[in-house]
Amino acid sequence: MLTLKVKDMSCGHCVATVTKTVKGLDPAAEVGTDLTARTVQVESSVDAAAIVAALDDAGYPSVRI
Ligand SMILES: [Cu+2]
Repeated sequence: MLTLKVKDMSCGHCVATVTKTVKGLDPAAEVGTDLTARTVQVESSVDAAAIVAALDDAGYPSVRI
C-alpha cells in the first residue's frame, strides 16, 4: 500500500483527476482518496516512483507518507 500526500488536491475535480491518472497507469489499481486529509492510497503493482511521476505530470506533486 502506497500512501501519498497530495497537497494540491483541493476539490472533487482534483480527486477525479488524481484517480484517473493512477488508473491510467494501472487500470487494476485500487485508489482511495481522502479530500480532507489530501491523501491518496494506492494498491497497485506499478512502481511507486512511476505513480509519483505520473501525478507530477498531471499537475499534482505528491510525497510519500
Ligand atoms: Cu480541484
